[in-house]
Amino acid sequence: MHDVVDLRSDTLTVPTAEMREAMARAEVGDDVWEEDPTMKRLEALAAERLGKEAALFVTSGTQGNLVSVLAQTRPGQEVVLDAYAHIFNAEVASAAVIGGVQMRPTVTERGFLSPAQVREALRPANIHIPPTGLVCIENTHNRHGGTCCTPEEITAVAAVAHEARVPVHLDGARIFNAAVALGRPARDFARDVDSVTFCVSKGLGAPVGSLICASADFIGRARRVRKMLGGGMRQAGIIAAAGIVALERMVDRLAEDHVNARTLAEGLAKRPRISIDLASVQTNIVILRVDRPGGADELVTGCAARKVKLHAMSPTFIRCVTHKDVDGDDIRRTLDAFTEITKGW
Ligand code: TLP
Repeated sequence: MHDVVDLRSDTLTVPTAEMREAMARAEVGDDVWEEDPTMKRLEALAAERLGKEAALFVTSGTQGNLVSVLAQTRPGQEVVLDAYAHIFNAEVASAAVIGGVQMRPTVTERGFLSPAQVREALRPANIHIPPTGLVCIENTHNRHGGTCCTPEEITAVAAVAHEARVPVHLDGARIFNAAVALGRPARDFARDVDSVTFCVSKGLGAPVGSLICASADFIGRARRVRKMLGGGMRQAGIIAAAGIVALERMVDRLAEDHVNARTLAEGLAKRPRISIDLASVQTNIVILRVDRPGGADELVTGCAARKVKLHAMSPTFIRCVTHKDVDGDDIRRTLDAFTEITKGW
């Protein structure tokens, strides 16, 4: 039980005592000179977990996706992705502004383009048409409610892209949630993609950072792009130390967050005027639809008064995210708050 229940995002997690101790003890050097031993350990561990040759620490998921797009596209190319992808909706149009690429959003059912949709979206060679430069996949898919796709689905999509010599990037901000939910090693999801980013600062609880994993050649280019964007860090081992604890100690417990999300979703779905697509609740995200004018606002305000923080994505939709700083008692408290607020709806 926590004083405040914060369901706004798993980015709100605070570092564990073990992370803070590891940070205090971390051996450091200048990472732009590639002399930080703790950073090297984190990058080697990340590459190993994702089954890639090398990895690069970046400041955020947004920077990881941007560096990955810049490292494998040219201005004037097009990026094929789901219409609700984080890259398209919530990264300040960075790839368009800085990379000069155009987005090709495609509407999908669960957040994942089928091989046929990718084939359809790939551009033919024609003087009028922007060439396709990259296909992006997001797993788990945030705006679709934490849905997962399987490694085999990724393989099938990557095969279509690669046949057309188009690389594939995986925004795996929450790839370990997908791995735990489907009971598959994270590396299976990364096997057929050219680059993958994942975050240690979300459900895994580290204070800062994400990692790009790819071939050694790709990571060499990405390191230059990161420097160009001002993302070269010096004694970064202090934050890398927390990332190591995140990868070694915080992955398996994500299953608890998934159980809590399911309990929350099933309970909320019984409240009046609230609907939830329970099939989409596969990991730690619950998106609820409120069918009452002003209802989402009423819930956010009413819950805040009861020390439960929620995020309204729009006037109709609220997103709840479970994480290590939310326990079973907190879920019960949230359900009670909803019961009180929706009485008489
Ligand atoms: N998502 C954040 C917000 O930006 C919405 C959140 O609270 O969920 N890819 C995916 C799939 C993400 O969900 C996020 C963050 C990112 C990339 C960007 O990561 P950061 O926030 O580290 O830049």
